Amino acid sequence: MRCDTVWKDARLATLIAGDPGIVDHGIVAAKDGDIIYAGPAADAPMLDARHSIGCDGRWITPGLIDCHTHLIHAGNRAHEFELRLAGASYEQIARAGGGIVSTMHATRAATQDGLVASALPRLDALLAEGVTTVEVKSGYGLDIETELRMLRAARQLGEARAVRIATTFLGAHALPPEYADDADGYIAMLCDVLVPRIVALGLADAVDGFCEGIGFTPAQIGRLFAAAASHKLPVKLHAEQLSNSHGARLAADHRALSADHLEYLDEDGIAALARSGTVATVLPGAFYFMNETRRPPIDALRDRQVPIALATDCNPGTSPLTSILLVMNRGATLFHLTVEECLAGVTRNAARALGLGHRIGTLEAGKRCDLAIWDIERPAELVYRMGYNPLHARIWSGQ
Ligand code: DI6
Ligand code: FE
Repeated sequence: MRCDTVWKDARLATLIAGDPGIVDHGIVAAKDGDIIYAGPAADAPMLDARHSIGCDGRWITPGLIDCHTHLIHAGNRAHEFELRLAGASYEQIARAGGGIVSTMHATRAATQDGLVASALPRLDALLAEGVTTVEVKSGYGLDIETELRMLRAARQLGEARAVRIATTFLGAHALPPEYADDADGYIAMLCDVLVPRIVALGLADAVDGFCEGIGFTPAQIGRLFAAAASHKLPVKLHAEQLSNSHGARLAADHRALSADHLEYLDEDGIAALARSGTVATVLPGAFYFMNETRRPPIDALRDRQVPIALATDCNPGTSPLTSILLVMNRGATLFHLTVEECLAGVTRNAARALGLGHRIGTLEAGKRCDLAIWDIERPAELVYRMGYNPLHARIWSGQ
């Protein structure tokens, strides 16, 4: 069988569901950017490869996936962090004109090139740890022009680097000052004007919202989701982060790709996620940075076999985090996920949270050849260490 590249003498963690996924003497072969074989060397077909790369027994995992980020934004909120250290709360800062709205002002003032330039170092930090796909949300423009600019900037990241960018429209992140006291009017504008524009321009792969007391009500999010559905756009939701608004059930009723955060998720929400096959994305960076104490109900999610994904939630306010390896460590230490769950959370289940489960997230024939090659002795090292990067090489689409 002819192919472009074969990686030999490797150990594989394929992350295929229901499979132990560990191969001691493995190879991966790629043709035209797709995997054509991943598995034991002894079972491989005869391969006639143009390039053959010896891995000296290193481990290969699927390229890692960060399935929830707000990577595009201007400025930072280090000053608000100092205020919080001095005793102010996130809500107090938001009410005093800080919070999401302060990043909104900075983002509105930035050009598309400026947004790309400020996001690239954050993106590069993720790529340096073997990330090959990143989801990027809008949501700091909160007006037509800036939301479109954020999504264009996100798409531009995918041209500037060898990475797959999935874009998500998060216009329903916060209420902009222009619509103070008119959340329904703002949601109507998103549904009637912005969603159709974004669809016409092909700028978003999904629609997201913030369902919360300080965000939008389930009824408002329901209208947004109906608009998304009328344009055949999949949805996801920031749900149950600070209180239980029954956002997870709403998301599940709309067959959402994922419901994210979930600290206050209840039994009813868990059952709804299990029924709809919606991924539960947990975000230990935000939990840690905000000194939260209530953990998402991991045991119950596991019992109901709800797929669990893990992501950075990289954002300037509640999770200024650009390490997917640290996310896995925090997932294990703070949320008591197993090593296998942490790895699946940034590969197979993260792919599913983006609607890309058929293309990426595992090492198997037919998927895109996105690989991370590691200088480790066992996969647990990827979760165990803090602030150490054992990446040897990163392969995106076979390159
Ligand atoms: N939940 C969060 O944790 C972030 N957005 C959201 O919906 C916070 C974003 C920020 O503070 O800038
Ligand atoms: Fe978020």
